[in-house]
Amino acid sequence: GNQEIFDKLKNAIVNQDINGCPVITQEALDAGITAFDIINEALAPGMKVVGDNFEAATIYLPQIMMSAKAMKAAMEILEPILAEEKGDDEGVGMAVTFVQEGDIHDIGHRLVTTMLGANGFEILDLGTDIPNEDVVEAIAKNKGKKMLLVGSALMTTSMLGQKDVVRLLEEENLRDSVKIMFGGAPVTDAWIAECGADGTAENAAEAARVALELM
Ligand code: HCB
Repeated sequence: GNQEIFDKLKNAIVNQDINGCPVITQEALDAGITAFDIINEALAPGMKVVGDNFEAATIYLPQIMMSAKAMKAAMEILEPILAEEKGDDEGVGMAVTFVQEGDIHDIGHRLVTTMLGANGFEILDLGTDIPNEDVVEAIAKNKGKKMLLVGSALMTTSMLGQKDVVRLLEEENLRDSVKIMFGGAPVTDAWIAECGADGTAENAAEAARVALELM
């Protein structure tokens, strides 16, 4: 059944199987599984295991890079399909996505960005290692549109910038022009409250749900 193929794909991520990952992804699609489910039930959980293994020091950076490559190879197949699956529920609003300055971790950011795109958001992806000034500029430029700011931070150091960007938006009288969702492994509900942001999410599927709720 589906669970078998999800497990196989999850293992391909965990075992850094760069060649196998796209092959199994195609197999899953051929079996009629949606790109959305492939990401949420196999790829994202696989990367979660990789992260946990790294924390437990059972793997090191080179292995992580290879798992990230395997993930990317699968996403290259899935991204065009997600664009089709999204249908025509357009007009949800614009999602301005970015990773804080000093932080180049882009796997979760990409997943969340992809998921929001698949859920009808118009995407403005600023990228990784983005200074808060650039974020504020992007919001200022798009003032008047229905907007959601979607920030990621994977390090306790870069996370501090999330609070600063909310302040900056307040100073520029832009805070009311945008809803704000922050995430990334170190982000907690308490931190969201301290920042004055509007929400957070544990994973990409939840991020899409929270994002739609906030709009
Ligand atoms: Co990196 N790294 N890393 N790393 N890395 C972390 C983040 C540590 C926690 C590992 C550790 O030491 N325990 C740590 C940070 C410690 C801290 O907090 N102070 C760390 C460090 C220190 C570093 C370096 C400094 C190198 C080093 O270890 N000495 C260096 C920093 C470079 C820099 O940014 N300046 C570095 C480099 C790397 C790579 C290059 C090897 C690689 C990144 C590859 C890439 O992104 N292209 C990497 C990785 C992969 C990790 C871990 C293992 C996994 C991160 C990941 O991709 N997770 C991570 C350990 C961990 O997080 N447990 C480790 C999988 C994704 C799917 O999860 O949490 O990113 P996610 O996103 C989720 C979720 O949070 C949510 O949805 C996503 C999808 O499910 N979400 C949002 C994300 N953003 C959201 C926004 C929203 O609005 C809502 C939800």
